[in-house]
Amino acid sequence: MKTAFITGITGQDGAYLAEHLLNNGYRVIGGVRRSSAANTWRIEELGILDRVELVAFDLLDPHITSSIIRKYQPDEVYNLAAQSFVGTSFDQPAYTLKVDALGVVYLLEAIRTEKPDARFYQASTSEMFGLVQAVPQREDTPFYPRSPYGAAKLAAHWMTINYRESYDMYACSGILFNHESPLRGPEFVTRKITIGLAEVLEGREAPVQLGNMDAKRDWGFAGDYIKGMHLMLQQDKADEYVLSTGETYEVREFVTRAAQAIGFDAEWEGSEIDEKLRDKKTGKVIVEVNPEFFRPCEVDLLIGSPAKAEKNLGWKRDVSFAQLVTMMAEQDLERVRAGKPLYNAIG
Ligand code: NAP
Ligand code: G4F
Repeated sequence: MKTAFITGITGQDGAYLAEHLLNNGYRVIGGVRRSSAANTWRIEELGILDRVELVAFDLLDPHITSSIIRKYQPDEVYNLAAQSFVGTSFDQPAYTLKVDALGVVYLLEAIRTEKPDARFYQASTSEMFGLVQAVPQREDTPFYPRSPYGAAKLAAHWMTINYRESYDMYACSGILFNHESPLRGPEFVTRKITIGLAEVLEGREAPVQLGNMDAKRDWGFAGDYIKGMHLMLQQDKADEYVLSTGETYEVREFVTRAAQAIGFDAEWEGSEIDEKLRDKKTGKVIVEVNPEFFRPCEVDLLIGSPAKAEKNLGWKRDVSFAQLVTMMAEQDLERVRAGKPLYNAIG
């Protein structure tokens, strides 16, 4: 039985990855930050809370990181923990840099000293491409991060490569484009849209307020992407891989499709900060722009080429953009109708 240590097991990807590894016969150790409120709702929703071993962990504490690697001697380490919200990284740049870059160095050092043959996965990101230098973006496209988050992740990306080259460690980086699911954090735009529209349909007065709807993203399903992470650690040699769909859509398109999926018949009107989506049946505005959600610096376009992962790993995503939007919109409508908690967030 292989042992995997997952940091960020309480997050979207950590929960799906834990489920996937358990289904593949792994012992799963999950690092969890102490919190005054329960943060295990995702692994509870997947029904795996009693099948994973949760240990107290914080990426900013090198002592606990080393002692976990020493004690559990994991065969595979997946570093999914991060301050992962780009918007917050502008408000908390120093904290984001510490967690997303320095925290990764603590983990790499712990592996180097305590279990150097452990295989390591670093959650790198398409945010590193930022102001894109080529279309589509590939593993060899030059980076140009446009947020403290992107810059911090780029430092961690190069540290991962440096540990591989310096110490012959099996250290991989997955350059993952946006991936979403019904377990996505509510501050990210897709989930903010699907929760907000469901609430408006069920009687909420206030429209969904969004920032830049011109931004284009390459959106896939998280359940597909975690399989790629696992595959990256099963190869003969460590490498970098882009995981993406090869398609890109505006935020506005996600809104339009999510509204349709739950039965709105709505039309866009106005432009720029006066742009609105109005429900034709009731005449109510259901989406509007609030400049508060504009970012100081934006990533306008992301579209990745998954060719290398498809060729070398045999990875392929199963869920289309249309299926993803419908899945998220329908599940959030069900949650709202059932009165289930939706976990408030800033963003
Ligand atoms: P997420 O839902 O925001 O989860 C982040 C996880 O990190 C949570 O479990 C969180 O714990 C934990 N965490 C945050 N700070 C920590 C710290 N100081 N010590 C220990 N744990 C900490 O993110 P996700 O969407 O699953 O993404 C997983 C990883 O992939 C992240 O590194 C993200 O940056 C990266 N990534 C994501 C995407 C995407 O589209 N989803 C794309 C590319 C890369 P709490 O539950 O306590 O907050
Ligand atoms: O959903 P987002 O917050 O995701 P973003 O910034 O692309 O970052 C996500 O994907 C990265 C991979 O590329 C990950 F590394 C990262 O951890 C995270 O998972 O925003 C998507 C787009 C942005 O252009 C943003 O400006 O949507 C735009 N947007 C427009 N209105 C909004 C809003 N984003 C949010 N969160 N909230 C809005 O109201």
